[in-house]
Amino acid sequence: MNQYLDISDEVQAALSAGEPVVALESTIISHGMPWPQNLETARAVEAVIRDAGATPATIAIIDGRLKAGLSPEELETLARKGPAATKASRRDFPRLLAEKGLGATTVAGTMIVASMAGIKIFATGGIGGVHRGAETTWDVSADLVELARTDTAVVCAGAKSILDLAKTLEFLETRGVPVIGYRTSELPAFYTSHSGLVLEERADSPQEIAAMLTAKWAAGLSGGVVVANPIPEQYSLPQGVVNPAIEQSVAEAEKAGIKGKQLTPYLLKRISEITGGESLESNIALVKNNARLAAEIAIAYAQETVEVPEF
Ligand code: PSU
Ligand code: MN
Repeated sequence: MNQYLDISDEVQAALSAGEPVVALESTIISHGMPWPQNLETARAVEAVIRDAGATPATIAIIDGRLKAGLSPEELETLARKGPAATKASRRDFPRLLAEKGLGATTVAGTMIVASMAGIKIFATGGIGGVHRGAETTWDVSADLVELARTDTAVVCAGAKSILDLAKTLEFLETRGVPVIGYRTSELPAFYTSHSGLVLEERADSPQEIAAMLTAKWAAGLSGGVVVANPIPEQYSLPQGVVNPAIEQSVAEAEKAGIKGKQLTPYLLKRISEITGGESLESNIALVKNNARLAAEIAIAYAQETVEVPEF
């Protein structure tokens, strides 16, 4: 096992028994939501996964250790630290490990640790992507590159239209990452189930997705998969509320010269402020919805991988 990796007893027991486990990221806790809703949501999402019959493994870097499964105290520490924790993707790991730092893992960072621990299914809110204006800034999330190389299925509500979603899909296509719409043929755009972008892959049951994951990895086709799960109708926000908030945030970020890893957290915070509590409520609802689906996929995947063929 990796000498920097600590798997919690609960997660290790589930993995050893071949039981379903779902990884959860921690940048959403530190940088994606304000205190105290971040801690409440992190706890609630773990509970959703347990209620569905799987084991949650929240992932972070604590005192330089790669953690798969956090104690309630560790979860609270991270939530209280908020943006004082380092937002951690692949390139941020070396210093955090060497200097025993505190890191909140992004989708990219979480995929790395989940994969080391042998966890294949991961739930979050939204993934990073190709930013608007990437043709001049080259701002492409490390999440997309990690999806191209690391064997983890990420269940999300698509991505926010703070990004250029069409370019994001093109990038994923180029890098061989399947994007599977769950009961939809349209890429969901986080707060709304509509982006106007067509998905070629659609699945209507967790078993169908589990079968594709099993086939992909058993065939030696490395890399991740995006499972795009639309926000439940009753929580989706009208485009008239979300779009102006996004436009305003993007314009403010540009004016303020916000770049690099600060850009996404800045946009998330501004959208939340501009829309008041409304977007936060939707955000929490869609993360729980994704956790439930991820647990169902993990259960189906665990059954796939232990099934002995009958003759
Ligand atoms: N998008 C959201 N909520 C989030 C993030 C993105 O709607 O919390 C976080 C995730 O951790 C994601 C990261 O992996 O931001 C992407 O950051 P960047 O765009 O800098 O790669
Ligand atoms: Mn970026």
